Amino acid sequence: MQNKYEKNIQINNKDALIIIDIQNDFIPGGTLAVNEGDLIIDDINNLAKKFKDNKAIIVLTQDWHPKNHLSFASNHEGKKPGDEYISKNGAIGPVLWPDHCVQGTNGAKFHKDLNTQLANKIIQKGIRHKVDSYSGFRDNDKKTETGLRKYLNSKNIQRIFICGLALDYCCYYTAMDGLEFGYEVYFIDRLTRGVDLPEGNINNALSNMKKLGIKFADIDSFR
Ligand code: VGL
Ligand code: ZN
Repeated sequence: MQNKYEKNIQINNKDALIIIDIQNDFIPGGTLAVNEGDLIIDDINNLAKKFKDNKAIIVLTQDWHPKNHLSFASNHEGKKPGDEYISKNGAIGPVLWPDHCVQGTNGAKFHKDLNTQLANKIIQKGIRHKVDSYSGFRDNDKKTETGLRKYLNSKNIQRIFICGLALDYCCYYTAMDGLEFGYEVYFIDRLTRGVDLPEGNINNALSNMKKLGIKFADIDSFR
């Protein structure tokens, strides 16, 4: 594990911190609670402040589903959360979820401890009922973008730094799309937590990212 994290990163105005889905339903007590999801919020706020002080951009993503969203097990006869489900074009799956982050509900709100004041932009995703969007950039079927790329490009962003929930879903997919879209991607793994569904998913995500050249940063990687 030695030398895993980048060092001496000088944050600048071509950087963006992308904070994924710090919403009540993903925090312990919520319907799709990620273990220890609450423990990363203070450090994320502190890092966001540092980014802000160095003229970088802060983006929040928000999972934002209609009630009839097909990623919910409750919208499939005889299925329960965690059941495997893979739709043809990859739009839904590989597992089904409990109802979560339904538009306008308390569960979809950002957690009260997250400093949303620092955000330059909020990107909502998963808004169409037949297709999920793990990535902050685009839907799982890779057809429709959320507007994140357009926004980042309008600000000349070159490096993106990813933290939030969940490590092996929305953080991972956002990182992979970021790489494909040509950004230099840094994954701040200690400011994420994962769901690990199916089992082994977290390790798969981490090793894929390493293999493909995504860099890893920690709270003290910054100057
Ligand atoms: C997420 C599962 C379903 C996430 C969102 O934010 O990682 N995971 N919807
Ligand atoms: Zn979701």
